Amino acid sequence: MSYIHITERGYVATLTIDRREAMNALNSDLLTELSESLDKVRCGGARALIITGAGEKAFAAGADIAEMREFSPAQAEEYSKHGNAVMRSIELFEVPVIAAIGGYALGGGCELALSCDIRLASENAAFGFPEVTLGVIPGFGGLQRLTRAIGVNRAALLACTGDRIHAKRALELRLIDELCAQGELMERADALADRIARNAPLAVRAIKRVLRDCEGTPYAGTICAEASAFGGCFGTEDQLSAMGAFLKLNEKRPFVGR
Ligand code: DAK
Repeated sequence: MSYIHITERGYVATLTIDRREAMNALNSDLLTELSESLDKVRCGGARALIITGAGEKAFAAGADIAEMREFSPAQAEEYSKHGNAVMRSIELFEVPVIAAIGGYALGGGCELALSCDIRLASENAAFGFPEVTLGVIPGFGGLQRLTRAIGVNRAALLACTGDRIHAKRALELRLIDELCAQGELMERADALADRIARNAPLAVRAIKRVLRDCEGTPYAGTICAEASAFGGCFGTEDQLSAMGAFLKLNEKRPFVGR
């Protein structure tokens, strides 16, 4: 069974979660496929990645409740580790990952969106953490990421009530970064990914690395890491060529990632 479609367009790859008969709920097989798909994209040399859900109803309606219902504590822990590893590999993926969110992003689905670097949602998107209404808690690192995104008090409000919020409120809370009209989601996600993919790929990767490596690190350490990554961009073909073009020393050339 294939739950993930991979499409590649130039330097942009898109992973579409397609289990629409179950609102794109994340079962174990789907998580495994998602992880394998990330490996494929990694080998393909994409400069930006979009993750989205098939259909207009859901990005992903969370972990698969039917599968989880029968878990023993040991199986639940295994599932949690599996999901955690997938979310972390998205968070640390070498190039920026854009979540294109239409419809429900609930529970594990919202956790998946939170592990992406940029969240773009359409007006019909809805977010929430209903785990508490099912007798569990978010299990894929979502509480940590939610707290970073919207602060501990609002994270408590969402996770302890299980309330759903709509896209406009999610934007106000900074749970998402951009909002667009329903029919324009993929067009906007593609355009955003293209803007990223047009830039110097080594520099974009360095920015992502610094941003992720520095989360939670004391300021002095982050400044050093940034300086070191800045230094690493120098002497590359892209840096010399782009700065040379600005100074009219050479023609403007496409970035080559060297
Ligand atoms: N899991 C399994 N099936 C799901 C599902 C889900 N999360 N969400 C929807 N479906 C299925 C429905 O059962 C239904 O299947 P059929 O009856 O057609 O066979 C089909 O998708 C269509 O759903 P509805 O008929 O309910 O559609 P509606 O438009 O009426 O409602 C809805 C859409 C998204 C509002 C509703 O389906 C819904 O409330 N879904 C559940 C959302 C939810 O509670 N998500 C949170 C799941 S809990 C952990 C690791 C991870 C997690 C926790 C702990 N550790 C191990 C520590 C994560 C937990 C979660 O994500």
